[in-house]
Amino acid sequence: MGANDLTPKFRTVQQHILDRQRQHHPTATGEFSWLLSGITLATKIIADHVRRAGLVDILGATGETNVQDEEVQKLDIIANETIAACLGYRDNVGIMVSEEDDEPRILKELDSLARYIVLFDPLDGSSNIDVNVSIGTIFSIMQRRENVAAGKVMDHILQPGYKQVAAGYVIYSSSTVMAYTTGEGVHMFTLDPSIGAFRLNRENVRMPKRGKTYSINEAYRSRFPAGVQDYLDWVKTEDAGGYGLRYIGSLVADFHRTLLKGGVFLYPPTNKSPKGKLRLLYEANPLAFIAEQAGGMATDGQQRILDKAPTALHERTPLLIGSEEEVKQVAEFWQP
Ligand code: AHM
Ligand code: MG
Repeated sequence: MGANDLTPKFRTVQQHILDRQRQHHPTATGEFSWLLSGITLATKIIADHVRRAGLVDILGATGETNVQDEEVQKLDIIANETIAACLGYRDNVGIMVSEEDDEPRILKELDSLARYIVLFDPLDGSSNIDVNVSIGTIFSIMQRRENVAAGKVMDHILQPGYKQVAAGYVIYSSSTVMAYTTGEGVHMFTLDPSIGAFRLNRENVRMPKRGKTYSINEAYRSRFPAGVQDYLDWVKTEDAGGYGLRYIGSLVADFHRTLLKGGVFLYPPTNKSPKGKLRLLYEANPLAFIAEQAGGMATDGQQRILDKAPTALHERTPLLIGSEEEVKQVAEFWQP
């Protein structure tokens, strides 16, 4: 057996990001990989908390509600503050936006080196925490705009999703998996707990063009637009060819399955919530970026998600995301 056979053959997420930068952006300074390492560090810490949640007193609600009027879980706060702390040390992060914070956190407004804005849902699907169901972290990275007057923070933040420079998610499940894109495909890593590093397991992930799964909270059926109800009737017929329904209620987990196996996920508007439930900036945008980079599609039923011009920090959007053919199929039923 030669030395070559004994050399460990794996790539960590940091190595992967640096390799890709060398290939595609040879003049890059490495500051972007430094930023992403802040996110991976935070998610490793969150994964550890999630795994031990039942052993220490961090399950359950804090008794407070957030800006979206949702019950805040203790782990929501831990995840939020962990990401804030890990990114706070990165000189190039100027602004942070979180689902859990009413307002953006301005870290270094006047420092021109701090050109990145990180937007995140620290713990998506947090109503599933107490029952040991998969949850996740979603993040989106933008750059500050040029020529914006001092103090106009929202002008930097409210940019359409196609301006994202990177996006990703981490799912805390039977294993902890991270997927990210910088616009050059989607790459997936599994956290190896024995060495505390995310190791590459799939490069250039492609979403199947079709799938046999639809994913929606069908309990709200009577509140959905008529076209969505028509789709829900059709999808159960013999003509449709045998779809199955899967709905975990954690967007990250429902999306992760859709990315790997194909299918479609829908969170349509309802007559009570005309913009649906999911948030544009840190839920729909990053997952839409990943879906498109993997060959899938994401719309709000009418418009491409990545083209939507946001007008508010915690803006909601309907979401139709998944395999190209499946999204088009739903869209045929769901006409404006
Ligand atoms: P959260 O970010 O507060 O956890 O809420 C978003 C979650 C998504 O993960 C999931 O797709 C959706 O809410 C489920 O909502 P519903 O219970 O209405 O089906
Ligand atoms: Mg969420």
